[in-house]
Amino acid sequence: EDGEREARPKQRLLVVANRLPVSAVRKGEETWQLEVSVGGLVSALLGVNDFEARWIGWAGVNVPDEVGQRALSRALAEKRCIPVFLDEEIVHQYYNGYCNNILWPLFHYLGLPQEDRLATTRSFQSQFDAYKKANQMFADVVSKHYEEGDVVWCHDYHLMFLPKYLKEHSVDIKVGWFLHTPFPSSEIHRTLPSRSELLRSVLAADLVGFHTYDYARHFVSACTRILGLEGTPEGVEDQGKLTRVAAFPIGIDADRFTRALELPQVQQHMRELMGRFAGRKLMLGVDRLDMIKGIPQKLLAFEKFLEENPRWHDKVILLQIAVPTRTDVPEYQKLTSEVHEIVGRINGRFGTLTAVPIHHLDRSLDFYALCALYAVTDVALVTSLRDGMNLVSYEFVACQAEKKGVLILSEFAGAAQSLGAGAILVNPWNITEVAASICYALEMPAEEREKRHKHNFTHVTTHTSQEWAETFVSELNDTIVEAQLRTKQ
Ligand code: ADQ
Repeated sequence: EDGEREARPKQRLLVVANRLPVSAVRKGEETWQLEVSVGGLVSALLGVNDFEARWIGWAGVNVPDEVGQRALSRALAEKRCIPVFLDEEIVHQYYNGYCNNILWPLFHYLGLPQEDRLATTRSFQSQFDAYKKANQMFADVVSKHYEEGDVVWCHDYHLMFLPKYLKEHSVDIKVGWFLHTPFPSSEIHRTLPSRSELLRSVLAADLVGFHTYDYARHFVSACTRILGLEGTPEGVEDQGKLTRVAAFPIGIDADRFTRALELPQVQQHMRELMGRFAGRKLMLGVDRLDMIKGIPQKLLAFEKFLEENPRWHDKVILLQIAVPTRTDVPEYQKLTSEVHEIVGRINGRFGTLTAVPIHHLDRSLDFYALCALYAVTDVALVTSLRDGMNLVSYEFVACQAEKKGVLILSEFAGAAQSLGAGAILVNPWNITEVAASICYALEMPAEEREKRHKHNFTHVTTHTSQEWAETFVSELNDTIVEAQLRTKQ
């Protein structure tokens, strides 16, 4: 039977996301240098053996000439990647505009942009048009490469029109859509001028997935309240057509982290870090510098903790690694200055001649450095104001088999649903509560730490990214079988 299984060609999975997991740098008219970035999605699908994955997305560069486009397509083909070419104007209006200035803040409960924000990025309508146009361009590329029997897995808020456009191309295309951010309460979603069109386009998919049950429920409520459709335990029904809606909590490739900790270079790095922070407890924050991550709130809570606990002065250090993103957006520039100002103030207040309480780095770390840091940390501090899941909390837990450190986790991160029993859950807006939790975490008895860690470690190592991808795709395949049975009846 095994032999038969080997002989059968694997099902092709077309993974469509705004960005390809590759960055491309042009080195000559026809030469491209490619670097694969192993994000969550890539590692999830690396471990999946049942399908043969192809990637479709934007390579992150503007390539106006056909010679360059052809050369890039050839180079990407070797990495099983297929590019969608977007010009600068589209990127500005679709990606910076509608995706990052409208959908991202709205889905994280930060509301719609105010007038002056809109004025700087043209009108809402033209951004929405560009969004649809970009989605159509993705759909064209997918349709061109689609073969019968393939399944198409669309990712995230950038591509909410893709299911609709793909089904318009052919109703037989099997389409799943997964959202990596929260889906907000229907009362938030209904403020969006294009609320109905977006919902209807997503509903064209066969399977719609979210990180948590709550997000799935919000989505179904939006469909019932805004579109007047019927919600069922399986999903949303519209004139006899069922769109299955369910929760598929993402995970990480935990083995990749535990294996890295065995490497000599990582162990060396850990020794260096332990030497540098000897005699002090180490607290860690690792975030993209984004308003949703609650970095200012985290710093203010740490300041309050220092204020209230002089015995901890000089005995604890907060290392905050914040990788800059979307640096051309004014809000993000403002956030950077705000964070720098708070760090400066706290270090001025509580620093000594030999040390400062906060080390803040505006940069990303490579994978091995990050693993070493996770492993030597005593307390990780994740204070997102909203976060679809938050993988940093998972990565920290995966690296803590030895140390059994404490995770302080925002109740507004999807991860609170899965790691809640092991972490100390906090409301990041409540600075007093977070400050008290820092103290509690630093002073927690070993026995309690071990118990909490065990719970989280078991979760992180069993609910992996591979399992997540396999579950989603197999459920998508099942959805299709069910639909076929229903039409035959
Ligand atoms: P993100 O908002 O990017 O993802 P997160 O889930 O924490 O948030 O993933 C960030 C990734 O980037 C992690 O793998 C982390 O290691 C890495 N990273 C962050 N800062 C870094 C730094 N300074 N240096 C190096 N690496 C860094 C979105 C949603 C999340 C959801 C994921 C996956 O916003 O809620 O969990 O997608 O669905």
